[in-house]
Amino acid sequence: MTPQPGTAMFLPAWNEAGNLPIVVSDAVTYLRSRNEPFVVIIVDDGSTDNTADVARTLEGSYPGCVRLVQHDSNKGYGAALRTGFKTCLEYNYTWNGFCDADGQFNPQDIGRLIENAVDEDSDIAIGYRIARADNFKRRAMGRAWHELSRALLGYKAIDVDCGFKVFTRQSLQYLNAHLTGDHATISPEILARAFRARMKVTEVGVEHLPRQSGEQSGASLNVIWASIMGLIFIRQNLNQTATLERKVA
Ligand SMILES: Nc1nc2c(ncn2[C@@H]2O[C@H](COP(=O)(O)OP(=O)(O)O)[C@@H](O)[C@H]2O)c(=O)[nH]1
Ligand SMILES: [Mg+2]
Repeated sequence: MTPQPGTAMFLPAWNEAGNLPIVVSDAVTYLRSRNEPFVVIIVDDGSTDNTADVARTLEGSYPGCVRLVQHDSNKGYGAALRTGFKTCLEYNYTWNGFCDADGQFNPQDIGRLIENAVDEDSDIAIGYRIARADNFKRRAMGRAWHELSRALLGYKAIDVDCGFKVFTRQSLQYLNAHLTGDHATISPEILARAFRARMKVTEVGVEHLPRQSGEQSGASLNVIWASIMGLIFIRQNLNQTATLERKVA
């Protein structure tokens, strides 16, 4: 079925009660201005603050435009993205994407990602943070993760972890059927699988802002360890798939 013009945009949120109202309002305002159908999906990843209450209030304030989906406990960034992707595919829209719910991005940049993807005839547009507004330690860890994951999975990108990406419906259907990564592993996995499938990926510079509320939690030791093990698993899985494909060919 041909997708209809429109956008499904989701916001992965773990303890983001303080950031959600402005992020959702900015996303709705921008998507309304495109004069096409849209939905903003909040993926509450088992938050322990009042993210769920805030999200329910937002659903009521923007009827038919905002939808809440929830994990009953915290499942991590990778699982939050996978739930978001699945939910986007329930709508039959041309563009599907996500933006972190922590207020570090300007939601209206989704328009620039979409326009660049259209101009370049790309399957995916990914953001890169022009000036990353995080402290030195977080930036250094991010760089190390980027280099390690690039060396192991062999994708090409400026900023693998940028929490702002859009996909055509067809490319998302493929990725949704293949992605398994948890935590931070999901971001390099998206790019590695897209490159293996010969999708065209466009990179677009986006604004990055300091967190105003809540805590940045992407760099805890447990998460780093699980993410590195995840990378190794994905590398093996990609190699096995390639071997099987060679045998079949
Ligand atoms: N760290 C983390 N973020 C999550 C999780 N589930 C969803 N998120 C959301 O993912 C986004 C990125 O998280 P953040 O802590 O700001 O990571 P960072 O900016 O990459 O260090 C935010 O919108 C979080 O609310 C989770 O289990 N852990
Ligand atoms: Mg952040």
